[in-house]
This record gives sequence, structure tokens and C-alpha cells, in this order.
Amino acid sequence: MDSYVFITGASSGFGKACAEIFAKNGYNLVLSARRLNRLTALKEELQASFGIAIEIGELDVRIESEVNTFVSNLPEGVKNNIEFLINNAGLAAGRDSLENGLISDWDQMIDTNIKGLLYVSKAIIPLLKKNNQGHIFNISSIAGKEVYANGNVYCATKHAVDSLSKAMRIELVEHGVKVTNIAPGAAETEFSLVRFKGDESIADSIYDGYDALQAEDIAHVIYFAATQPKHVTLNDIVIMPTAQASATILHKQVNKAL
Ligand code: NDP
Ligand code: 8X3
Repeated sequence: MDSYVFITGASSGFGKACAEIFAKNGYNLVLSARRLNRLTALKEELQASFGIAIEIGELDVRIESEVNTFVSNLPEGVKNNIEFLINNAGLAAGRDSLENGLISDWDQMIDTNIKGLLYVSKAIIPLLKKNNQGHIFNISSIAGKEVYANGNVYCATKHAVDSLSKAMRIELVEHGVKVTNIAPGAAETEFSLVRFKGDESIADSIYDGYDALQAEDIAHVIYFAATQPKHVTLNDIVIMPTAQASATILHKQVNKAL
């Protein structure tokens, strides 16, 4: 297979699980994140298991020049064959009221979740348009559909992703490029550890008492959407743990955590 899947934030969680499922199915990969050591290990593992081609790069999506250099330095054979872009890199930083929130947290979320996604999309969209096909996955969140207490800026960034998915769909429909917005509920990755700045007990408590989504669940759904016939697009997918009814309503069983 010649097709490449370009994934941001492939060092952990959803991005890593997407790399694994596409690799298993014979797709080549372009993997990026800030933690290059993790990407190197993933590349070795996936190449050994599946014999696919993999490009990796240390990339902070907040830095436009890094994004442009990384994409323009890819070999022509890779650039011409990017079929899927998975705009996954993102984070929540903190969970405070606007009054108490840290501006550095807001900057990090806005710069990564919105501006980083835009920089990467701007660099990759011309490559997809040239081939009159392709498929962009934007990882939004249930926080892009609802707003919850102290979610303020994170929710705003994910609402922006939801809007940008709609905007991309309008701009790209005439070029045969599909756009799928993915809105997961609670998923057990490094997300909460990052949000709560390394506090494992708070992070773990987020997933206590119910079966949270796993990264592989999201990757399976993305792969399903990616492998529909050419004339079929799944535009917007909300994925929740069965125990979650809304952003804030979780049916937790006390015994389960014991
Ligand atoms: P993880 O923390 O496990 O993974 C986040 C990934 O994003 C890492 O690979 C990280 O790589 C990368 N990343 C963060 N900042 C940057 C940056 N500036 N430049 C490049 N890469 C960056 O969390 P998830 O897998 O859960 O998160 C993936 C996406 O899913 C995020 O956009 C998140 O908002 C969203 N999401 C998560 C949910 C959840 O409950 N887990 C639910 C709904 C949406 P590195 O640190 O190496 O750069
Ligand atoms: C992550 C899900 O509900 O913690 O986007 O915001 S939530």
C-alpha cells in the first residue's frame, strides 16, 4: 500500500493507538510529537511487526515554522501519498475557574488545540487537494459539544475544533476530501495526568468506578470511519463510555473502584 497516515501527538494515547491500528492494516505512517524517544521506539516496534514505511519527527505543533519545515522536508513520495491526517495533538491544562486559571495554561491549550491544528492543516490540505481525495480527522471532545464547570478554556478550544471541522468540510467538499470530527467522552490515557500536572491520584480518580474508554476504542472507530467507501463520510462522531450520559453525568459504581 502507498498511502500514508499523518498523525500528530503519536507518542501517547489516541495518536499512538491510531498508529498501531493503521500499521497493522498495512498503512505507512508519518508520526510526530515532542517526545522523539517514544516515537523512535514505536517506529522500531511497528516496522518490525508490520514492515511498513514510517517517518517520524520531533514536532511541537505550536511552532508554525517547525510544522512547515517538518512537512516540507518529507520525501516527495511521502508528501504525494498522504491520504489521512489525524489532528490529534492536544491537551487540557488545569481545571479552574476563569478567575483562578493560569494564563500560561490558557495559552498552551489555545496554541496547541486550535493554532497547532490550524498550522498542521494548512500545511497538509494542499497535499490532499492535489490528489482530489483524502480524509482529515479532527479530535475534538464532548467538551466541544458541552461546557462544564471549570472546563471554560479547554471547552472553548474543543468547540473551536468542532467549528473548524465544519469549516473544513465546506471548503474541501469540492475537492473530494472527507472531514470527520471525533468527540470522545472520558478516555483513560495520559490526558488527566497532563491536565492535573502529574498528580496521579487525581488523574486516576477520574477513571474510578466505571469502564472508561481506552485509546484503542477511539482508534477502532477512526479506522472504521477511514475505511468506508469513497462516497460515504462519517461527519461527526460522539463516543462515550457506556457509563457516561453527558460531559458531567457518569454512573460510577463504588465497589468497582475497591
Ligand atoms: P495523551 O496525553 O495521552 O496524548 C496527547 C498527545 O498530544 C501526546 O502524544 C502529546 O505528545 C501530544 N501533544 C501535546 N502537546 C503537543 C504539542 N504542543 N505538539 C505536539 N504534540 C503535542 O492524551 P489523549 O490521547 O487522550 O489526547 C489526544 C487528543 O484527544 C487531545 O486532543 C485531547 O484533547 C483529546 N481528547 C481526549 C479525551 C480523553 O478523555 N482522554 C477525550 C476527548 C478528547 P508529546 O507530549 O510527546 O508532544
Ligand atoms: C476530554 C474529555 O470531559 O475531560 O476532552 O473534557 S473531558
